[in-house]
Amino acid sequence: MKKWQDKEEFKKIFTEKAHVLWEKELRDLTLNEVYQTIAYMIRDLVSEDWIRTNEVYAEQKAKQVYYFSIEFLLGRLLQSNLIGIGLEDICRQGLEDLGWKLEDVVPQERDPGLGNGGLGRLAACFIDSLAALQLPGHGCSIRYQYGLFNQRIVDGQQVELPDNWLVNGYPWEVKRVDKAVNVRFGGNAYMRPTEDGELECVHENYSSVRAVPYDVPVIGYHNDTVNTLRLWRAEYSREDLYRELTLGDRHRAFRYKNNVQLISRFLYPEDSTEDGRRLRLMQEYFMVSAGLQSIVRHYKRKYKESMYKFDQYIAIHINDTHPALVVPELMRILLDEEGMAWEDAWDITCRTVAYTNHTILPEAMEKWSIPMFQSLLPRIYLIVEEINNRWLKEVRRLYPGDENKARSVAILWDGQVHMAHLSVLGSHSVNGVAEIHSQILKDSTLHQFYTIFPNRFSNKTNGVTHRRWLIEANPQLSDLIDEAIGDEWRLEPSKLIRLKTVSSDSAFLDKLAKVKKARKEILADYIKKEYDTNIAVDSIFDIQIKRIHLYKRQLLNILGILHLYYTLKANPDLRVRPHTFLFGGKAASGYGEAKQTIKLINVVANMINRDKQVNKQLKVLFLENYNVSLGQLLFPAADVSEQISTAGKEASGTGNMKFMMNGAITLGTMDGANVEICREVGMEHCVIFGLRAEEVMNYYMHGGYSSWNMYSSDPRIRQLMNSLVDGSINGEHFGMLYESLLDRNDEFFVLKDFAAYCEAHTEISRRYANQKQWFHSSAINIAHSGYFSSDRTIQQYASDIWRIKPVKV
Ligand code: H53
Repeated sequence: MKKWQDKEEFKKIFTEKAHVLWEKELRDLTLNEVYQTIAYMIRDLVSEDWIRTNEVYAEQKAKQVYYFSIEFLLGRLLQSNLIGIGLEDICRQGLEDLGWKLEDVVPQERDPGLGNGGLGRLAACFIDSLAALQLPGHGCSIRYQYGLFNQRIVDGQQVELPDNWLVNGYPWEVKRVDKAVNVRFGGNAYMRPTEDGELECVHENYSSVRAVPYDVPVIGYHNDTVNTLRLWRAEYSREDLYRELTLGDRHRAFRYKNNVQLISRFLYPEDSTEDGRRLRLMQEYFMVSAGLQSIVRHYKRKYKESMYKFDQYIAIHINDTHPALVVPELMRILLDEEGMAWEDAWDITCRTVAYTNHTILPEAMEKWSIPMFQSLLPRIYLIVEEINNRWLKEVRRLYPGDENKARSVAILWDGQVHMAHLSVLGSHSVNGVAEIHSQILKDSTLHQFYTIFPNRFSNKTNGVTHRRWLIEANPQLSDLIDEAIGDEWRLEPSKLIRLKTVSSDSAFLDKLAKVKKARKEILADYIKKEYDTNIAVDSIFDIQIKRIHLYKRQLLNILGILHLYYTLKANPDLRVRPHTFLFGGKAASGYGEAKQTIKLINVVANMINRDKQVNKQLKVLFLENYNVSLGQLLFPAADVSEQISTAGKEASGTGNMKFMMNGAITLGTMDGANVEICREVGMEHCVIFGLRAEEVMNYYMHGGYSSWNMYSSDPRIRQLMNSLVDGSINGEHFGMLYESLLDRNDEFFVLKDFAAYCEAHTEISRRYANQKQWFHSSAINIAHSGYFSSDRTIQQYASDIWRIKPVKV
């Protein structure tokens, strides 16, 4: 890559580029035009490497992985790309000469909300790591016209606004019309005998949707690798539209056109909850079919190898079950288009595909009604039916008379298609995303499959990219780390462990405390600007940011705060360590309890913040529209990381890792990756409370928990529960939450864990009082965060599952 040598060269190229793009004098450029100009300059810089990367992969016939995910939550790309190519400083200096600040330009980029939460952000971290490690791996997803809704809080309540993120165009994408493919929906499919006595499939009267790819470069870190994230957009095919029109049915024609465009219009605003609608299934098949067709075409053209060797050169990963149709779709291509025998096609499919499970919540397990599935995807249904028949025959042969076994591993059962079962059966590898989660998969959720295929199961603990979550988000801390241990950790995050050598050094700990304070000031300035609220930087910043969900227990947090408030009101002379509690997160639009939780947080926040008697000691704020960019402001400023899900429910969590990387102390349950975080850092450097997963499981199986008993026996809980419905919280009522906690027996053990949670908070305050000890813990957390880098995770996937190797470009 021929990089800009210095700021002079940057300015020269910037000026030329801006003239061509905007036909304007520099002084007339808007900030957005400045942002786009730099983005296009970066595209120019990397374009040769991008082409070259693909050529080298093809020349060397390197095995490649394609990571299929219905979500990619990328975050802004300008700064991360500048950092990746090592030109951030030159760009900053050049811009300054021209009269702009990089810091003002960066927010011009719309944060593309092509995901809901953890799953989508994980996918983004993974492609970042693939490119950084020079691994041949690409993303495949949908180019939603509207990303996840923008959240506004009005009268304490969440309001969802459309996220039209493409209004000003997206300079990072390249539309590749020449690589469009067609995807078929509907019609009828049946098998008919051929002349030579075989069976062939006929699929007729279907409608075609044109899938057009938009490619986004995924730029490696200080190397020449540029991989690709391919996002598919649905367009109507002109031939089909004209055919409908010439048949004389204008309504049908326009219905066709609208339906097609709907496919890539919206991201579903669901996170870990069932959403069984037809359009979603269309989206899934659309992505899978378009992605696979283009992979097969590229493989045949560039690798020129037989389809019988497909699995030797191609690995396909399915991120949760949303892309599970990869299994029957690859079968369709191998059977119908390549004319393979069933057994061969099945063998190649299973060797190619690998599956990650991200949840054990039963309501989040994808299932589709057979009639809907069949009418939308008739050919795919025939294949799924055949997979299921062959499979059940095998199961019944292995376990004669055991219908329970058959039922628990069937793909088609009770009128539904079970996508997790299809995914396990059609893959050579199944993994969970943290040790405890992978264990639960083996012990319960997928236990029956585990008994049949024990070697198929493994664990790959999640990770996050330290390039975005430390180097980019927290340059102050990054510089301090360089000063203390050198900068090798930037390339190899496992080297962060060297920080242990200075973790008791007073001079270092003082500097660490200063950096934290600086980051708290930056956040406080933002809050002052956006909310006209002052928060004290010497208070403990205690932050819970994630999707709002009953199992994540934001309720426990806000009830703890409310209790603290009541305690202060009842004891006017009581002094506690000042605390600032911050929340952020979106609720799925149809999730009543989650929305009422947001309302409760806001009403409590209002009541507390306005109360002069307590607001010197206590502040509570719900920050609107939590997204990747806001996260980059929040993680570096946190003292305490709230990771308080009901044990056994959070598959992994990844926010917990971003917090620790930035030196926050985890206040958490033994759930998801918290278990490993606390094993790495040691119990004395995190605060753990509450029921363990086995205890939770035990209550579910054998009963023995009554939340009404908690109500009767604990006066604190009684006071809190009454206040939800008696109007004492600013005259508001929270009936839905009251019902969930008491009448529906508190499925997530909020009340059961309440006392332990309060004690954990006392412990936090006690530890914070000893600042030297606190920052020692903070340093230990940063030191051990190397393990939670997605580079480590991706190396494990690459060597254990995908069998791919780095390729120098
Ligand atoms: O995936 C994250 C986990 C997290 C889990 C999350 C997730 C979604 O965001 C959406 C659907 C789903 O099934 C799971 O809840 O615990 O960290 C990445 O693995």
